[in-house]
Amino acid sequence: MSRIFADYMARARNILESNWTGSSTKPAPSLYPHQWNWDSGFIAIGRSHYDTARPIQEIETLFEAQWSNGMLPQIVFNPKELGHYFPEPDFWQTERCPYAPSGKLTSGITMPPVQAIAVEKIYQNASRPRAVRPFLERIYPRLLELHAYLYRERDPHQEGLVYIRHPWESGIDNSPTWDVPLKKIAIDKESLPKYTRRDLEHGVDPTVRPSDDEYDRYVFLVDLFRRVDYDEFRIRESCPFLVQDPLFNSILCRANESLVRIAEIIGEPPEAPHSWAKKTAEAIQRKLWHEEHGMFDAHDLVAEKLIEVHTAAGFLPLYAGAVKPKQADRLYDRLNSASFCALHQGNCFTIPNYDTQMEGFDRSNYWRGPIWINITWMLTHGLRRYGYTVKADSLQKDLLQLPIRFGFHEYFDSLDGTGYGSEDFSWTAALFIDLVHEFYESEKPRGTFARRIKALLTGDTILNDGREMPDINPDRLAAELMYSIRRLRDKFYDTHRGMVDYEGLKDSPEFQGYRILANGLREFRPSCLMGRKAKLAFWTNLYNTIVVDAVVMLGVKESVKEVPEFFRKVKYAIGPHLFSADDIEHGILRGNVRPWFYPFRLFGPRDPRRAMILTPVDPRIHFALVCGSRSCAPIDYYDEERIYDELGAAAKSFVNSSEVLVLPEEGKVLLSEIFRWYERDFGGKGGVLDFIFDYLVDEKERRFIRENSANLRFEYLHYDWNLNR
Ligand code: 9WN
Repeated sequence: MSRIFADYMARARNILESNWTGSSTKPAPSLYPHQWNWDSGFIAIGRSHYDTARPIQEIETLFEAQWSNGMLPQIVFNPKELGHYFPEPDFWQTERCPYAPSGKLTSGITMPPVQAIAVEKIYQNASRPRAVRPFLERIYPRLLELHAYLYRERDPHQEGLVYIRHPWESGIDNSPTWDVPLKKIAIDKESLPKYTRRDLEHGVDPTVRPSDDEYDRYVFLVDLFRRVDYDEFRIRESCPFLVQDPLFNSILCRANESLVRIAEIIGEPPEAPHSWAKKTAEAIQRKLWHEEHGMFDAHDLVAEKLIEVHTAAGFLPLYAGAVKPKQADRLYDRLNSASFCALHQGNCFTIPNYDTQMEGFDRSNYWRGPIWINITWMLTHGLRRYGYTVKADSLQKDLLQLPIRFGFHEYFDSLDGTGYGSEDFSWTAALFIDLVHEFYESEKPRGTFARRIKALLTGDTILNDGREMPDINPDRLAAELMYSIRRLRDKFYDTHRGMVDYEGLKDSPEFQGYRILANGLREFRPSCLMGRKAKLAFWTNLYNTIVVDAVVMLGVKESVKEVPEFFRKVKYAIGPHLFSADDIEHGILRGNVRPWFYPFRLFGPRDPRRAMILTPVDPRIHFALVCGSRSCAPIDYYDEERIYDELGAAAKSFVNSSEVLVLPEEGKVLLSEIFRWYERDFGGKGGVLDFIFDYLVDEKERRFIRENSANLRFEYLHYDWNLNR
């Protein structure tokens, strides 16, 4: 792990440590002094990477306050900390409800049900998962009761979508979406219970918190609930705020999936959560989708219509896998528009909680425009689920940068990253820990498959030694081969996502056609390639395709690392010579400079392949050569005529992805290993910096590099060798 991550991981752990109360974790040191429902879920996820006992205790403490009808309260109050928050138990008066637990102080509403997701994570991350089974057995019925409560009490049409009845239940309290139903509540100051806000007593700037008008409505709703003794039927009859929210329902849907897996682990029948997940996913797709806007909206159950306000919550069905492929593509376009800070647009962080193009967008006010780590974190998972890896990487870059550069705040300015709300915010720390663990810390151990392959692979694998030769004039071979590679790109490479559909490609006529043409390379003379651009395109495309060919033919499952010396052993016979993937990369495209992992140059003094060496080296090839792994550049096809522009675009995309993190506050730049391995191709450290400067789009980052070039330190990110499938 990079040193800087280690330092910040330690800070994140300290925050969780100091917010620990003895049985659960406060969301923040003073602003939120009790236990909050969904915060505890996120906190348990982060902590589970290094501790199992506390995350279990965190969840169990919360469930000790579960209502007897199954509802899991939004807040469990700490009796020792009363007097600093509003509203507290005296205002909620939950004792009026027969379902409220005795001996526990709680609020009378719930929150997005992330708990099952957290429980599954605790199990997965435990060093001894078997020891966690008793906890799973204890907590599973409680989780099931919670979900059953939501489907029984909050889904009046029995359609798989549950409603929230208070903005605090959404977790995204003053989201502009709620303006529409809240506006209909006319406040009569005389009859509204008297109250005093306490949230502004903690040194937080009032302009970044909800307004007094919003608080009046929050209070109005709580008063309504307590007046009917929290009887759901009566609430439903009179409550002006009943909303089916895509965020809440997506989390519920995703949590059902975790419940299914937990049920399977402990040998319980998984049918109920399974059918809930299916029903909710279908209902989200059908009822919450706005075809014209290409976005998911909340549905106002009182007005019986969609609330046409677009916030980050509208992307969260991706997290639940509740999105049809066409809807996913529309969401992706929306996410890549100026509305939500397009990829590499360079002037804001992703993702602002509200469409930046809307009049009411506010970069600093709470849920009306800033960035919240938990939302982006869920979206990152959703994007990966649908294969949008490049975008997920870019979001991850923002997620890591924000706490490192601006502190572990509650939320962040979407334009300049300034931290707002509370400092030392627990879920920011916890999800930072999760992210570093998931994506930057360690390589997954390779299993028995690797050993099997090793035994099989004793020598070189010549991939183009098939009998069938192409029926074309050898002069046309290069052109035909390039057409064929382009067809593979069009059909099986997802250039947005940087992924290859190896399964689809394997038995396709296009791949069979390519392999026959590759056999023809045995009679091909590379000397017939004329001009630097033609050579660059030919060898780059051939490198990328020999890797794909080898992944398929050697049956690579998880990573090219399964095959010892993959890049040295897989070869094409071209004319009278053999070329490994390494020969193409280091021998030809890198001008035969010695690779960083090898004692000699690949083509010795008398090697006839030296005639094919391409100099000078164009360092941009490193963002076009794809080694079949997730940390490589996304795969594409390079056209002879446009290759210089295309290499420029590839470099720009890479430099602005999560493979380059500029951290001005630390005086550091975190870089992909590619910049270390191939430093000399860029002209040494200084050359690397010039290169990054040239391609970086963010003005502030550019300025920082310009002004600090002499003292900048480099650190390198973990390289992810998992297959780009
Ligand atoms: C009301 C604790 C909670 C979060 C919410 C966030 C904020 C509370 C408040 O703080 O809400 O629940 O007083 O503003 O909006 O998501 O769970 O961190």
